[in-house]
This record gives sequence, C-alpha cells and structure tokens, in this order.
Amino acid sequence: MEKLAIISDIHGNLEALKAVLYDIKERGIDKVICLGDIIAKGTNQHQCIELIKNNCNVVLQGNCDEYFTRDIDLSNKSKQDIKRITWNKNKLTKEDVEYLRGLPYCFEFYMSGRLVRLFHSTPEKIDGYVGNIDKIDRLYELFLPSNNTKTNNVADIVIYGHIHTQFIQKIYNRTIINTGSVGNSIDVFRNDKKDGNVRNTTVANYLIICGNYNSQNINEKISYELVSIPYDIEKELASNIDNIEMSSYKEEIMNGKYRDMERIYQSFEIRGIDKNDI
Ligand SMILES: [Mn+2]
Repeated sequence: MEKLAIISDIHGNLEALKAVLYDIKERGIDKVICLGDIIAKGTNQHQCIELIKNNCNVVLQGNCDEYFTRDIDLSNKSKQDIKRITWNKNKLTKEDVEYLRGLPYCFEFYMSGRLVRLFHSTPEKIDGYVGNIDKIDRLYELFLPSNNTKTNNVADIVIYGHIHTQFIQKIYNRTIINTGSVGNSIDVFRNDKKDGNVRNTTVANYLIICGNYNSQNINEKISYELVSIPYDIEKELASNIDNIEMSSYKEEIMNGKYRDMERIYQSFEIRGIDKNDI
C-alpha cells in the first residue's frame, strides 16, 4: 500500500504550505503531487516555488502559474489590473518563470485498479470551472479525456483543485475528489444566520489517497482522506505588508471569503441557483 498526498492552490501562502509539508512528513507519505497555482495572491510566491520543487514528486500547472508567466498585453487593462499583474510578475525570478511555464497539464496513474487522472481545473481548460454545485452532466465531463489528458480512457477517479473547496462525490461508479486549497481556502456559500465556525474553512486543506500504486487489480482496497491543518494565519499576514491587495487577501485567509463574489454569483445564475436561497 502506498500513501500519496495531493496538494493544490498554495497561492503564495508560505505558512500554510510549511504546515502541510510538516504534516505530510510526519505521516510518512510516499509521494507528493501538486496540482498547481503555487503563485498569485500571497507575497511569498518564490519561497513557495522553492519548497514545492524540493518536496513534490509531480507538479502540474495551474491557471495562475500559466497566466502570470505569459507575456500579457497591458494596453487594454485597467490601472488596477496592471498594478496587480506587475506586482505578481515581480515576485518571480527568471528561473521561476521558466519552471512554471514548463509544468505539465495532466498526470495519470492506476491505484488499486482505478485509473486516477489529475489536473488543475478541467480536462479541457486550465481555468475551467466545475464545482460541487454543478449538474450531473457537467460533473461527468470531468472524467472524459481531452487533448490535454495522458490517455484517451474515461477516468475512474478524477482529482482536481482550483475551486478552493474540498469535496468527494460519486457518480456513475466513478469518484470526483477536490483537494481543496492549501493557502486560500474559501467557502462561497455564506449566510450570517447559517454560518458555522469560520475555522472550519480557514485551514490548509489537502488530500491523502491510499492504495496499491500502479496496480490494475480492482479487488484491492483504496481510501481517501480530506485533511485540514491549522496554521499561523497572523504570521502569514504579518509577512504580507507589501501586498497590494492586502484587504482581499486578509478577507480570504482570515474569513474564508472570496474576493470577487460578483463573479461567483454570476456562475450561480448560470447554474440556476438563486443567491437569495443561500
Ligand atoms: Mn486555479
């Protein structure tokens, strides 16, 4: 039996990453896989890249890793966007940029007879969005192959990140797992009258999957564990004095509230969810 840790969406949060890597070491885990978005948002992006390089066996590319290492045309951007893009780009060394640009899209392996496919967001698009609120046909598309996948098989288990909220869901004898986010955990379903303790959200999240690695025998056991690790949020914030989006960053890592709820509400609308029902 092998134990694999799958981590994602660090977003420059060094304290959260250190806490997760410490926990992984303590549990004697065999292999660590990162699903991308190492950078953007937090100030300690370079340090996070170094830690990921030194501690992960496989690293995939996230949409932020792709976007902020691109040559972005700033001529049609707002002042605020230009400031944000420039700040994030300036956090990276030349070597960091090369490293992030070269990261692969997808990774696959068999575990206890199941084809496990990993990517940052969806098989089709690096910044696609499929969440636990989506309809079953959209969820099913996560299992399908694309030009970006390693093989043309339909996956048995899909593991992805990007939405920053952990969940496990079974459909059609297949399993979808979202690892959650190491450095930027959020919950977009919020209501002052219904909300529980925010510390259920503002933790560093990751996934452990345990089974026989590279085995094609389905008659073997497999298990999934969603892990939540508390970390020093105050220390992380104190290191971010230069952060040009400090108030949004603080709201996310202290209160688990996403910075751009208007965008989320639009996606609720597309999915037929009335925001007033939440
Ligand atoms: Mn992402």
